[in-house]
Amino acid sequence: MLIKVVNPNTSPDMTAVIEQAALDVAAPGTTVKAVTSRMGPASIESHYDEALSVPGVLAEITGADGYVIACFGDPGLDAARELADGPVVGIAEAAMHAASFLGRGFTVVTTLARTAGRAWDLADRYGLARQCRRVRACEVPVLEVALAEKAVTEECRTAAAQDGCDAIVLGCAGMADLAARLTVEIGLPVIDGVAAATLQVQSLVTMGLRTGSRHEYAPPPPKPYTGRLADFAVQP
Ligand code: 2AL
Repeated sequence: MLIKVVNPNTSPDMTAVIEQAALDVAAPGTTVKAVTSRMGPASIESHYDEALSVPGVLAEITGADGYVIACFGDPGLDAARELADGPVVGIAEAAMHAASFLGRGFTVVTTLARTAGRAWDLADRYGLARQCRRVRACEVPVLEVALAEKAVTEECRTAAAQDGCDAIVLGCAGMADLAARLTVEIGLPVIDGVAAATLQVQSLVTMGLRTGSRHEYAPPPPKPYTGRLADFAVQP
């Protein structure tokens, strides 16, 4: 099977981290194709960034058996499900669900504090707000996460000491390469959503399952789109 892992920001360096995390868990017989969005923001750390990342994500939802949206805001997830032939899983939803299998409560460790509201919104949407003990921020911008291992480690350590959490969810795809080491060092399961979502998509495809498209996730109705978004019009 082919799983396409879409980095919704335009940073190829972050795509390399994402690709490795997906490859590390893919089964023999699964091909991972990690792609960098071809339009939109360099990093996603505001509602504005997130809204404008969605066309770039949707442009990549083609040509695979299943898809991972590898940004912790799960941008464009519902729309991608309307378009895709195979299952689509976001890294926040996969990581939060994985955390719910591993304990009663989890803390999310994110980048900037301004992204915490989105993490709470998603925990609520996925029915996991009761399990979300806290959303903590390292106050590291997304594109500096690769250089901020110490700050992320410290925030995870504080979460384990103070939040009464059983697991920690990493709140940025750029933190994917830290999960295994932090799990050992902190002594709690530390979950990377890229690995969790890749495995979830692999499971769904293996089970022969795809998004139910009879109702809300039916293909979007054809209509003209105007201006710079004209190319996004769904053809009849
Ligand atoms: C993210 C992420 O995963 N990718 C990105 O550009 N921003 N998440 C975040 N909390 O800032």
